[in-house]
Amino acid sequence: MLLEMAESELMHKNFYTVCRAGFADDVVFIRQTDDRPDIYYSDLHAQSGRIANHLTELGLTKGDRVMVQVEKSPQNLFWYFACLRAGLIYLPLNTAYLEHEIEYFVSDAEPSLILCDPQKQPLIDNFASCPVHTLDDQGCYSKELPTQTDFKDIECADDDIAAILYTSGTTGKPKGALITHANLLANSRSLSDAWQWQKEDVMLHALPVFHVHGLFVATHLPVINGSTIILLSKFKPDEVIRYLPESTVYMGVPTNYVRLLANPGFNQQACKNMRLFTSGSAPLLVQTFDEFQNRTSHTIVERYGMTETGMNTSNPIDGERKPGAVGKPLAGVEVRILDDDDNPVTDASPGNLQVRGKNVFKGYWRLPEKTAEEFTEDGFFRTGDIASLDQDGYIAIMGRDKDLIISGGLNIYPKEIEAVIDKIPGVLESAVIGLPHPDFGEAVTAIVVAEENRKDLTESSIISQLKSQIAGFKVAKQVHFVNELPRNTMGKVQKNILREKLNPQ
Ligand code: MCA
Ligand code: AMP
Repeated sequence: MLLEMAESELMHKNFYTVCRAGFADDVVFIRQTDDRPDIYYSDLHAQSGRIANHLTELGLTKGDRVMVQVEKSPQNLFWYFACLRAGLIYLPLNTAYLEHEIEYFVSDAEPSLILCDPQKQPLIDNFASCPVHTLDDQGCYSKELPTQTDFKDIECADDDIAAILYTSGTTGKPKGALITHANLLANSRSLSDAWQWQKEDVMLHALPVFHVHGLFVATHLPVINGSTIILLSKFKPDEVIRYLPESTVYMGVPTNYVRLLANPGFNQQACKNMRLFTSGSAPLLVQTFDEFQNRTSHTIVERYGMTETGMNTSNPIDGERKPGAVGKPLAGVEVRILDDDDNPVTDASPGNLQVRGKNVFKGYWRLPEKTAEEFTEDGFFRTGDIASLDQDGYIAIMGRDKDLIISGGLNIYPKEIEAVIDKIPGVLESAVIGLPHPDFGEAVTAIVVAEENRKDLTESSIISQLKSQIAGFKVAKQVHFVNELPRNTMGKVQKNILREKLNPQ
């Protein structure tokens, strides 16, 4: 029922306009965690209106990209919704990215405006050909905004692009996933339904807002329902525990739950008003699922998604929430599992997971061939995940058919790290793998072959070189030196052998 509405309701509207119809001005949009005053939905509307007017006055028009790399703040969200209202494409970047990473995104996306933290402006100015404005975490913007709050929202068609989110690629070059207004609407509605969202829900938001999880899932659900968000600037276990009693919903990556469980203050009392805990972005260990249940008497709802697809499956609110499974397809999402010859897998064996639905993105920015490769002829998207289906219709993610490491819910493509290590003088070659890690789930581990007698090349010298060039979360936690890398007859590095050697079971 809701999905049928979604189809007709987006007609000539953008995603924000649809949300606007569902929220009341006098409800708190963001409850701030210090002594700063509450922000109401009327403020969201007025402030995003001022920013949309500003962007339009600067000459930006529908389809232009606004690249945003700022710390999380309410103003950051005003900018996001302003872009949606003005028909501009919002392009958020992880604040951990360093110069060369940002330079790549700027050259690839060709934004018309960049919004960054004041400290990054001189650096970005060096290579950006568009204006670079700043916004600090206190909401202080480098320009004056117009006072005019009224703004006539730009009309959008279903496949107009709302956002570009970069996702890393097996080639080492991140690709921009084109997410449409209709994708946002379909996914928020199906999740809202599946998780039985109530207007009265209070979302405790501790995720970054530059990914699908924090920006779309954890922000859209409250906004489309007109509910309140308690906005934490960062994930800090003590702060989460402090605000849990005032909240009803919490969404996290598994590392968040591991860290909460390590804190003795995380107990039933703290969770007494909670209705829903969800987990995703990386596999939730059964051990964490069980420990959580024992400690809090709550059962985590694990769900599964991707940048390209938004959320695909979820364990149920009513019904069994199975540990180690990501649940059933959400309404409007078709899921199938195929073997390597593209035949349907008819038993519980693992196969290649494909998805189709209004949640699935439009394609990769300026990569029509790559886009075509990732879709089947009948419109299914190849997720690259290996999954199995049990007799009750629950899906479990068993592995990945892509050379990808997920560390603390962040994706890291080994190829990108290997390319940086291979350029270090004295390195002959390298291989990067993920090894189990108690906190991050997987830890980036580098295996390096160095030239003979390069005593200067040590674990710490490699790590410090990496730290100067790439975002901290991608830096290897460990470096091992070997005489040669194991290869198969085709010359391909056998990463499974390296994994077994370094992590014997
Ligand atoms: C930070 N560091 C990390 C990570 N994060 N290392 C490995 N993996 C990480 N994920 C390193 C930093 O470089 C730094 O290293 C040190 O840890 C402390 O940095 P800090 O910023 O203080 O880290 P933190 O606050 O402890 O952050 C850990 C975190 C964070 C809370 C787990 O990474 C996080 O919020 N992750 C969630 C990401 C997320 O939202 N993913 C959703 C993607 P040093 O000390 O050496 O400098 S969307 C998605 O995947 C799909 C669509 C889905 O299904 O949701
Ligand atoms: P991203 O490219 O950052 O959007 O990450 C998407 C990938 O994260 C998926 O393709 C999966 O490999 C992984 N992922 C997301 N949620 C889960 C989950 N609940 N269990 C296992 N893997 C997950």
